[in-house]
Amino acid sequence: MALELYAHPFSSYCQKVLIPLYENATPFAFRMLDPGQSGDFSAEFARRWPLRKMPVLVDAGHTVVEATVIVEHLDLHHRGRVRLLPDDPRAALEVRMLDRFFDNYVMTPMQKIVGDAIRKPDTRDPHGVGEARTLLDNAYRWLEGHLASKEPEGEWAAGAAFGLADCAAGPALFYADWAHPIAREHARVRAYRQRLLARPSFARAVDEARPYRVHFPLGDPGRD
Ligand SMILES: N[C@@H](CCC(=O)N[C@@H](CS)C(=O)NCC(=O)O)C(=O)O
Repeated sequence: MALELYAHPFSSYCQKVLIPLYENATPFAFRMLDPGQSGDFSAEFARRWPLRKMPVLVDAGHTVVEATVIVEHLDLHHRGRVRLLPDDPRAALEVRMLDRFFDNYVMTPMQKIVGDAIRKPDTRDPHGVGEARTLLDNAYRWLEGHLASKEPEGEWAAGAAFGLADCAAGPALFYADWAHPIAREHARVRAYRQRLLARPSFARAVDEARPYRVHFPLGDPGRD
């Protein structure tokens, strides 16, 4: 049975999984999660994963959750030309650390800022949003130094090879820059974000999500 991906094109974590699928031209069926629209698969999605966090991958009837685990699952069971993790376990450890960095310290504060902007004004959390902005500033600063340490040949997060960490970085930095702009002084972070946007797999995911940009409450969705 073909792979099935329960997802929405505008979701950052769904894009994280679309990138490796597109990198390796892995065949899969897209199960759209868009409640209220025809062709919506939300009921089956909720049955498969009661926590209702997308994406969810179904592989021959087996449910796989959490974007990082899905990417690792693809690398293990549907390996393509582009490897998502290196064979060397020590090198793989750094890739996993960077994946955690992008999820925990870029994606999470970005989601906090965006989520707060969508809330009704009287339920907003300015203190939490302030903490999220500080965390993003610290993350951008750390990433600037990290990218410098990979120069001159390392154009991707872990060095020369594109992989899991870059799948996490693409959507995280893409939306984070809309929610809390990356300062000009972090030139390497800004250039890395542009390299990610130019990568055909991520460019395709970004293009497919364009119709939904009107729902994004922050930044300048007209750019990128
Ligand atoms: N830890 C999860 C996070 C997934 C996640 O936050 N997904 C968001 C979309 S980007 C979601 O499902 N939001 C819907 C909701 O929270 O109800 C993963 O890595 O897959």
